[in-house]
Amino acid sequence: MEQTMELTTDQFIRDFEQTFNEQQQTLLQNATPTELFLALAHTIRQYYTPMWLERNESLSARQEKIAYYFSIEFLPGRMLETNLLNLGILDTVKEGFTQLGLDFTAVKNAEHDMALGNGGLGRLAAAFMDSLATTGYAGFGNGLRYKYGLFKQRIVDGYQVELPDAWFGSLGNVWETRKDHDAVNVRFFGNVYMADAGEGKLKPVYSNAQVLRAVPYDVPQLGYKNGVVNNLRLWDVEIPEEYELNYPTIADRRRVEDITAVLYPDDSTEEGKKLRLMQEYFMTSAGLQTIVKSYLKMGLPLEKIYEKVSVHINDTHPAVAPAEFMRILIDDYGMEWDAAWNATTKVMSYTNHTILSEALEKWSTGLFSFVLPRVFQIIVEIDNRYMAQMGAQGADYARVENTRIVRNGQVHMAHLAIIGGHSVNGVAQIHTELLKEDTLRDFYALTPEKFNNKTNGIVQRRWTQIAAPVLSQTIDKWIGFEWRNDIHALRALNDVVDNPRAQNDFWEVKQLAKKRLADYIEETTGVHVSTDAIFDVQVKRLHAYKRQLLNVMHIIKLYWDIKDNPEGDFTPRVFIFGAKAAPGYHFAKSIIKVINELANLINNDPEIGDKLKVVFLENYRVSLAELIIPAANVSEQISLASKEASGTSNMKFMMTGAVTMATLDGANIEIRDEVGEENIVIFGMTKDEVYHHYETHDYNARYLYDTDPVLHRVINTFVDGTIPRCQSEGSEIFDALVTYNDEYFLLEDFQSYVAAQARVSALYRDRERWMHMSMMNIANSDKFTSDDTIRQYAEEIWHLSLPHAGRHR
Ligand code: 26Q
Repeated sequence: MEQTMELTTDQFIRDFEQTFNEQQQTLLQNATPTELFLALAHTIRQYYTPMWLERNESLSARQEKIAYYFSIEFLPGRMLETNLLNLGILDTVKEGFTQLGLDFTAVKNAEHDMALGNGGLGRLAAAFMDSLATTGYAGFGNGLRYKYGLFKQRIVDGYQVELPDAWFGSLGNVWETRKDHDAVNVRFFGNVYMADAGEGKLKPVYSNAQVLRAVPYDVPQLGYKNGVVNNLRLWDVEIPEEYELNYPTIADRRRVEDITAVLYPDDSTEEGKKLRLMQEYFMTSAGLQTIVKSYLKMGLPLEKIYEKVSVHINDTHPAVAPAEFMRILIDDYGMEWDAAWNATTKVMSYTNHTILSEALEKWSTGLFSFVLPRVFQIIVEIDNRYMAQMGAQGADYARVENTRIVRNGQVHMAHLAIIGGHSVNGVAQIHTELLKEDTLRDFYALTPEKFNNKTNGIVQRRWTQIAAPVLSQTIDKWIGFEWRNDIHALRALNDVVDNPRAQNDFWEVKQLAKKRLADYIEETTGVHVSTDAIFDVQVKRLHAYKRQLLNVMHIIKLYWDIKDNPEGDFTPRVFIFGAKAAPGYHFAKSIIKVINELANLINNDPEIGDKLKVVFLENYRVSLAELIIPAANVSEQISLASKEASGTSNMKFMMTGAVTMATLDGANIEIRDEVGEENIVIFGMTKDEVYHHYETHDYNARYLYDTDPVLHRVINTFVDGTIPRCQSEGSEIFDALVTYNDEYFLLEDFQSYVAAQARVSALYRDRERWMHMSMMNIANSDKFTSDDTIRQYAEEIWHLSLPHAGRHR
């Protein structure tokens, strides 16, 4: 149901000028973009605040069931345009700015990305917040208000340098509201023993515990043109007044503030690990405590809390939730174990985002019981009862042993999330299948009914209407406006993919986006790139399994092709990279250095000229993705089959008309199913072939290196001095590929990748064929809207009903 704010341009100008004058006390003409941004954001706050209040009143008056999405990461990026778009006033505001003689783009760029996430997992959480509000479901977020988000990346001499990201700086976050009255206490450390509480009950008695105050900051999540405002609650830590004497020095206070200071502090040291566990428990405990409190306000029985509350565990980071929920129900509210367990398992559900077993969190029992002594007792009890119950059911002993929570001195968080909940899902079809047959196979054998798939999605509005406004207008021109409200209407584009005039329009749109990116590249790197070249893009976190190195190897092959035959016929390409490496991930940083030095070599070789350019754009983030993705001709999704759970940038590229160069991994497979085999370029091993190597141990990288002359030359290029200033990085790469037998099978996939890239070049030269492919991608991308993904979560996992969207009377 469409519902937009009624706002004329004149009214907006009056509101904006008034807010500006109250706030800034200067002339509009003298204001900096930041001052204008603040005034604009405050104007918008005034618009949505009544909706926010009404939404909360309506949900509690109707006693609606609410799903709470617990995530240690939320990565919304900038909020200004999304908020304007969703209020239905983006065009009005742009028009108002034009009339005032102000530069809207400069103002929107003054907003700092809200980067409380690393990559896919955090961005997905933010997408789900938007889609929950847009579909109208009551779904609230619960996370941490880090003072420093993901580090800012600078490239110095080709190396990654990390700088702190003080995202809300001294200005504060304009969108948030501190909710002092919802603050709760969270307890860490100390000793706990069970004392007689009468009536045959026990209650825990704590000594020497550290008590901290959790204070929520609420960030509104606006639905698209429906008047709905949901809530993203981010917790900050404070020292409770009654304990202030325990923290006499500034250093004492800093240690407390550390809990919400930074996203994913280094966990390679004991200290770092402890801090991370404290972060996880802090947000989980605070969130669950307030959820129980607000449920009880409705006057309903606590045993039935699952009828009104769902808690979703996004990856293992909040996986302490089932144990903490048990603690609250039993210790704080006196519930019996069985009733509490029944409620807990019905409330909790869990999403897995990786099959890499090293990424499944485990804590040593020593550390865990030291930081969270009472929760540890409860986990041991859950584990014992699980063993007893499975034993009584006659379950296979080895399987039960493999799935228990406390094992070999470690607490397995994924196991707690699965045993303590009713649903486990993967994030793409192939990923869910792999969970069932490999990573979580024993759980699947014991409780198959818990497993389900929810293929990821993206907020199509951000990647089309906001990031690609000209593309959006062109879609309007050819199929009308309906797709803006119902993405499935995009399918009408299928009728014009072979229309020469439409093809021409969409070609021009891409050229404009490429020009916009080319200007940015020239400005930030000094490298001139031609928009006649294929823009070939790989942007994502730097990880060995994502195989940026395979892309690099192909570039080296092209470099030698041109050097060997400078007059040859060559389809020009610009290779664009964006990638942050984890600060402690040495090998990933070496790859960044090599990409930058290879770029220097190629970009400054006159013989290469415009045939080949390589660009590494620093500080890849959501707002930069909005500039890069619409400008791509080719989307590199080349992870080793089985390793990328889903990927989500692949969907964004598809929706804006790039052709995917893909392995059969993650959601690439489902993209192929939507666009058809002939409109995607597939290469490489299948997951079964990969698993065959694992089973037979028959992979021999050195043999491939020795016998394939092209491969030989490409790999030697890392160590023979061709690429200057990266001797040690080059030999690390050589060793990983040859000496240590190439863990991610780059050598085996190299030939088929090179052949696939040659197909891309040929296809691009046939403009009709290329535009058919490109437009088929746009026309068939509707499956990947996160609005539909979230509907599936809401219906199939959380069992939500759809509250009356928008204002109630
Ligand atoms: C774990 C323990 C200790 C420290 C850090 C971590 C950690 C940090 C980040 C574990 C996982 C992550 C992030 C994972 C992630 O982003 N996964 C991606 O999730 C996307 C959304 O489902 C998928 O599309 C991607 O395929 C997947 O890689």
